[in-house]
Amino acid sequence: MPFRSGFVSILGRPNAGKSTLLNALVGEKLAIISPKPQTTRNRIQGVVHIPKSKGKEGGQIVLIDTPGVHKPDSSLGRKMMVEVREALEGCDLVLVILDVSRKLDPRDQFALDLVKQSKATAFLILNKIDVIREKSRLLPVIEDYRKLYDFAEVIPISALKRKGLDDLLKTILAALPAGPAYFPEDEITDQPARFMAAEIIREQVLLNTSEEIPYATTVVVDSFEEGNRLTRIAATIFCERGGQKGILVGKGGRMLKKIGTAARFEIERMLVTKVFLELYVKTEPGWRESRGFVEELDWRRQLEHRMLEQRPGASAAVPPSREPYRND
Ligand SMILES: Nc1nc2c(ncn2[C@@H]2O[C@H](COP(=O)(O)OP(=O)(O)OP(=O)(O)O)[C@@H](O)[C@H]2O)c(=O)[nH]1
Ligand SMILES: [Mg+2]
Repeated sequence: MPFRSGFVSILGRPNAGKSTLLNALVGEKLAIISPKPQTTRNRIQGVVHIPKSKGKEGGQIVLIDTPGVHKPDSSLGRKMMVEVREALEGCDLVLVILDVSRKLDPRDQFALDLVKQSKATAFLILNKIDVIREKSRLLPVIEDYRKLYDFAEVIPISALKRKGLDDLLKTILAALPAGPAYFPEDEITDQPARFMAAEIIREQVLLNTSEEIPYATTVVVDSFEEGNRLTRIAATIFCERGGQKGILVGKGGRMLKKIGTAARFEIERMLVTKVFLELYVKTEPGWRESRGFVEELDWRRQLEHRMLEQRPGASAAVPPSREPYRND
């Protein structure tokens, strides 16, 4: 079998387990996870390197995790759906991931409509099979879905318990074309550490707060100075109202301290340096409705801005992701 490679988008409703699957397949935490829907807000690329073995050349699977498919009601939601559409553009395969512990409902149709429009080859991934006692209950679900789209494969998995993932990887690789390596072997994502740090802080906000706060907050890293031993990071948590700010700061600053300590610990693990983390909370009323503010949160755009600041007049395009790294 020749070296195979391609781009594989993970698509599904909020909370289906897309990010859990990305992390499990790549073997590193690239995307934050929470029990709350709409955790992921932008597409996240993760590379699975499949080594040569027994006469097979191996390959490279470039996975793209996406925000949960939903009907947007704000600029933020619309931007999330743009991210989903961009992930579907030109990908070789789509994994439509379904939470089997939930019944099919009209909202599932949105994800299927997107696949239909893209006309991509698609696998139906039945996730969370660990919560189903009688596996025969899966059969009617598979029937229902097969009526809605002509899936090339139907694969049951548990992303959380890492069940069925080897089979899944093999089946994905076999469905990809012969192609080049898009990334060097030691690279597993294109996300800058600076953005991942912001996401780790946001994950702590999601895990430690409730009601509207998880949806009304975003995190911006204001400065990121990486040293050999110490990384200095200053970041701002934006929320929409004074009351939310009060909760995020907490009595005597306790909540902010809790979020900061847990986030610092995780960022230290990621960077393998000590981290000095300064956190601020600011209110930005209605930021989710502001197209300009939402656009500025896009790290690809932030990167372009920084490139322009450093080299005014230079072409500021972030390199296209479909450039081969080397040709075999
Ligand atoms: N029991 C069980 N829970 C799972 C499984 N996979 C994911 N989960 C849980 O489902 C919840 C949502 O997981 P995520 O990976 O954040 O889901 P997502 O599809 O990325 O969600 P959004 O980013 O909001 O669209 C988390 O609480 C996960 O721990 C699984 O295989 N079994
Ligand atoms: Mg997610």
